[in-house]
Amino acid sequence: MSDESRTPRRRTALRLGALGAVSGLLAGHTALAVAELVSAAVRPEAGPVVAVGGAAIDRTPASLKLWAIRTFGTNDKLVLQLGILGVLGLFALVLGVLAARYRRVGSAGVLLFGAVGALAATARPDSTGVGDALPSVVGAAAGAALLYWLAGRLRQTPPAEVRAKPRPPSSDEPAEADERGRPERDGGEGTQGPGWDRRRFIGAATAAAAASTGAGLLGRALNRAGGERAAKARSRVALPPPSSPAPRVPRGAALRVPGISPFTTPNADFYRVDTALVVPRVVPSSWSLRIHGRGVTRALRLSYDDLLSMPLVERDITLTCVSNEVGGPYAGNARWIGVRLEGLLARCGVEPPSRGGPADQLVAHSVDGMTLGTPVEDVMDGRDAMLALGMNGEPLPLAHGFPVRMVVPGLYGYVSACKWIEDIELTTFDDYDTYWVKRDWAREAPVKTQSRIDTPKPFARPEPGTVVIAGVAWAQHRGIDKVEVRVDDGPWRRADLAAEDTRDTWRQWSLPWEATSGSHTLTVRATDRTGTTQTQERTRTVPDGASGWHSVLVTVG
Ligand SMILES: Nc1nc2c(c(=O)[nH]1)N[C@H]1C(S)=C(S)[C@@H](COP(=O)(O)O)O[C@H]1N2
Ligand SMILES: [Mo]
Repeated sequence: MSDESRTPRRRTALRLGALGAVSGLLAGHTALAVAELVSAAVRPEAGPVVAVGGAAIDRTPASLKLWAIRTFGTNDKLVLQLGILGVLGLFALVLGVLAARYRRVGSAGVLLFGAVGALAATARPDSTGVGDALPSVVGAAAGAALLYWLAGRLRQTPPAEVRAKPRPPSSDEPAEADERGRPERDGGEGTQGPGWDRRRFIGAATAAAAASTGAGLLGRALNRAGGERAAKARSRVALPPPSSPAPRVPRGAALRVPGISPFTTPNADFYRVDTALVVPRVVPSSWSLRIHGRGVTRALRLSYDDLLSMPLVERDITLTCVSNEVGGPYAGNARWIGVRLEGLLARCGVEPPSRGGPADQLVAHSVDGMTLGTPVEDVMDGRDAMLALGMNGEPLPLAHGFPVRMVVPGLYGYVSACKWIEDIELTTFDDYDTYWVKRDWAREAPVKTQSRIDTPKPFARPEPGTVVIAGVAWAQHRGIDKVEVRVDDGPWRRADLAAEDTRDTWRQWSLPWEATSGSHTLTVRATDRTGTTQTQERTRTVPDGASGWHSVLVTVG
């Protein structure tokens, strides 16, 4: 410790490590920025972070996914991407430190990460070919080259050499004069320390930082422009009036209770659940939908305009996600406009199994490689299963499936509501396991009867006196018959039900309660039109939706 000669050497090692780390981070930044730029030319989905994130989503076990949804809600994707960036940053740092001593190893490490990105991009279900490897490959090559070069500048040159070859100050390089000689002064090492090409390192690092930031920003702008094409096309769509308008929502379907979920969920507030890290941006003019498969006697290929020119129906339908916990937010009610699927399938010669048709599963494929499987029987039993083009009076928002998605009343979204749909394949449940089914979710999943207390909120502190307890209940395609509320272990009391719109929509309910001081547990349960009361038995969301009663604890002050 007291050995004097070790201190400068250690300081040199530290400096080398720190500068190596900076080089690594710069190389990582450059690699990602160049990849972003190249992905704008290929496809935004082929960028390494999106590709690796997508691969991670595909491989995440259901339990971890649930935890992520529960913990981060709809921010789960942001958290995932930040996590990937964090890990990449850490590795870039380590590779940089390595590169300061072994520059080939450092650069090879960067290339290895490029290979991982390239593999992930080409292996994604929506990959369009080997071109998807380009962003990762070109980005990694740029990053590796930069790291190699920067690490070269860090090479220790004997101080004697630095002093022996002072560059003469020249008028066209004024900085030279300022920087000359600095290496020896750096860190107070004097003539003992090794020299390094500080001037060129700083110059190159700054240039690389600026250039890669520019490339990244340009790539981002180009990617955004790609998104704007779809948005523009969407803004030009004029949905024709439906030939079968939605039944008028009865007066009294919407209660005037502060804090209750509105009967119709505005598009901006509608929950979003999907695996897409980049929202697919489909331009309708280059989109079509194919219907084919078992029992299809006339395969169809439909353009967006074909669908717009067909008779359109308009229906209120409540959509729910199987990942919704008891009391959770993943349910919404919208007014959809679209083409009924039953007629379309009949036109293709499809018969439901109950009439001898050979296909019992309809597999919907989306442009982003998602697959969702729906019972053909359900789609053709008279319910308003549709290819939706509109949501609450507008063309589908991009995040909700523009240009076309499926909606089937009564089934959870993951077995029915394919967004960005491009292909409908008639097959069997025996022959085809869809995306979620391969990940432990049930093949068939009708929505479970559920109810939710919207107000008061958990841990609210209302004043003693009249407190209105209110919320929504749903049992799509069966209908809600009764909602009951219990305070603590008291008797079940019937809540006032809002007027029913249709049996495919949720129903608001409310109950005035004379709140007394103290802590109270409010519990709700619903009974559907089949006479079945929501079960108390708590189950997890996997495999076919959560069950149990929603309770809210409040403290009356
Ligand atoms: N292409 C695609 N469609 C999809 C999904 C998806 O991940 N990708 N998720 C499904 C699930 S699980 C649900 S609950 C609904 C949610 O639709 P929303 O995001 O419009 O509310 O979309 C369904 N359609
Ligand atoms: Mo879902």
